[in-house]
Amino acid sequence: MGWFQLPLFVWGIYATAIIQVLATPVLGITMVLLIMERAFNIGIFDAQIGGDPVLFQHFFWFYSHPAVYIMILPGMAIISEIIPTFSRRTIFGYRLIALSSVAIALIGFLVWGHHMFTSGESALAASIFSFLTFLVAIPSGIKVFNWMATMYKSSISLETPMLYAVSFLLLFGIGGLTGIFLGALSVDIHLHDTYFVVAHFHYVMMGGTVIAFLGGVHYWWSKMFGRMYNETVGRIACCIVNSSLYISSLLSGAGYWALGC
Ligand SMILES: [Cu+2]
Repeated sequence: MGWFQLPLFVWGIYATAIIQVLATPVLGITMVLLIMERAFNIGIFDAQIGGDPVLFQHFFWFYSHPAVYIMILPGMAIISEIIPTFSRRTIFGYRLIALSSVAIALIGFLVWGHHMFTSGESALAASIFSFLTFLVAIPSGIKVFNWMATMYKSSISLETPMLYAVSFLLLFGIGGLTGIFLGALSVDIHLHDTYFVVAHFHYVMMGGTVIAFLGGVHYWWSKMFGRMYNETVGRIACCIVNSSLYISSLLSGAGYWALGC
């Protein structure tokens, strides 16, 4: 089998694996440095003993921004399998979707500074990190528009996995678009450390990853366990999960607005 015959799910997991291999050791090294600091009193991160706390932020986010893509890329990969199946069509733009997973994995290593716009980094560095962050929108947009092109004028059947895939498009859409606000340097200075960031993150993780994983569990259920789930119960469960997400985000939004934060 050649590279471009691989299922898109495998491409997504491949891109995820690249990040896991290259990013996770940085977290491990940071932990070792922390242990050295605590055990032997060597000043690495603690300013009181001559360390630099911003250095910790650099190490932390060099791992933790790619870590977010470790979580969302498999979700996107699942959606790339579900949408063509329930649109009764081959995927539109296979090669671009496959390569966009790898592009997201690689660009993900160049953007960690967008978490540190208010940590005193230079205006030039902040501008470059902001620009590089916007680059992530290109492969992400390629995926979303190819999913929509696959669905366009197709014969869609709304079984449980497809219901999750469609709700992924809506909820992850909110997560992705709020990311553009946060990637913009001038806007992020004001949004840093507010609940806007928390909301963005949870739309990506709940509306994106969790919804996609629930769709994937239903999609592959019969393959995993040799029997089919009840379709009616599956659809009702999907509606309950979705409405609870919308209701809780509306309630928390109203709450924070009322409290003025
Ligand atoms: Cu980030």
